[in-house]
Amino acid sequence: MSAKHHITLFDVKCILDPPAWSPNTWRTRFVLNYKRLSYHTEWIAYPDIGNVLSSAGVPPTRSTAPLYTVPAIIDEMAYIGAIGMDVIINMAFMVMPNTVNILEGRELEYYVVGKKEMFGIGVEDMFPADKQDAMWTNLKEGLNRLSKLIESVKHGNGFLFGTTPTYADFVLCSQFIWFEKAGPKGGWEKIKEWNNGKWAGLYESLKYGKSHSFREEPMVRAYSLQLIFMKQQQYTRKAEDTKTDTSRAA
Ligand SMILES: N[C@@H](CCC(=O)N[C@@H](CS)C(=O)NCC(=O)O)C(=O)O
Repeated sequence: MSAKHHITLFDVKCILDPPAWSPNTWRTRFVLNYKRLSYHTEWIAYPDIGNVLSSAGVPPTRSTAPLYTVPAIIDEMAYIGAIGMDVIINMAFMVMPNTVNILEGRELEYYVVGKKEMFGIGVEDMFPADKQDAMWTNLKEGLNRLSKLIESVKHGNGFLFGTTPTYADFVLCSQFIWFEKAGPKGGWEKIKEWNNGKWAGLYESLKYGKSHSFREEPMVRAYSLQLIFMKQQQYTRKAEDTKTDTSRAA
């Protein structure tokens, strides 16, 4: 099982092989190809366009029948933006003060000094006793929002936005592993109970699922936290611009 591409292009199928024939959809395909964006095409039978698009959370383009038309695209990056805003930001200052427990010597010193330089606040002040309840509440509310977003997209059992894992699943699960390994003691145990075990389910699916993607070795690709925050802001701005997690062309 491989992760889906970041962008899904919805197109209408026919009996040709390959089936791409619609001029409306070709415009979008040309743009995706020209920009060398990674996408996969979901082929829809003509009579099913409305059902498939509305189930996927795509808004209608017309006010009279047919309400839903292709092309439509879903950009997974909008989901990653939501994970950034609802989860990563809320977790960061809860995890960093505890990360000092898994570092020692010059690594610890480097980490503490580096974080102070990066965020302008010492790790010891990031998760103060008098703010901990509020910070837990923020995280819980963020995960509630993410849960609602996930539920708003109709999909089969398994992963966040589909029956196969996407990059968004890997991003979110990575945050949970971070919280479990480096975050407040017992913190992941708390999250596992929230939202009817949804997050625990995702973690287990990636750990034991057919994707075999959960291994203890560090990922080859590493982002600095700063880069993550910059990306978050970028995606949030993008999400705010579109005001929706779906967008369309034509
Ligand atoms: N993108 C234009 C039109 C696109 C369009 O007409 N697409 C056709 C396929 S080529 C379609 O989806 N038709 C749906 C239907 O007839 O049920 C719009 O949304 O107004």
